[in-house]
Amino acid sequence: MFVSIIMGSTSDFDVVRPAVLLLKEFGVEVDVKVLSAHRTPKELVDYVESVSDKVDVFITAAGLAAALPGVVAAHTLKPVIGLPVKAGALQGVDALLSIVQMPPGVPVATVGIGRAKNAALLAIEIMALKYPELEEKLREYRQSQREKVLNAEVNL
Ligand code: RP5
Repeated sequence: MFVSIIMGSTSDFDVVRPAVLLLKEFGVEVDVKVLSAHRTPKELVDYVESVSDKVDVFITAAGLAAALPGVVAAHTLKPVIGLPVKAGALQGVDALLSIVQMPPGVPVATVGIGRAKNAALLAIEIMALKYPELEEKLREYRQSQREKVLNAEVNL
């Protein structure tokens, strides 16, 4: 159970942190790297090619004109989840569209702007197809959410 999280800049880490924490809570091994599609293109490709065999899912976080998820997807057959980061004048809409609008042939699964927890949960759901213990933990996670909603008290 191994997820590689790649972010385009250290400035993305506050957004990415909840994904790291949730994956660790589920007992998933996580490798977090800062590598950029435009600032370190060669190192990015070298890294993806070197870890691809042992990675189950990649999570890729980037803001602005976010090329990172597509470049990672171009260099691996493993599933790639794109996490758009809110930054700059367009507040993440640019990153969201760059990631979700991949041309046909090389898909990137996309979560909402800043939705790191959903990126982690989607990665866990994909891995649960292979690791039954994750399916059980997901069931418990859903149950705890259910209980939180049902036990919520509204003080009027
Ligand atoms: C993207 O540009 C990064 O993913 C980050 O979201 C954004 C800004 O990067 P910094 O200028 O903060 O390094 O490549």
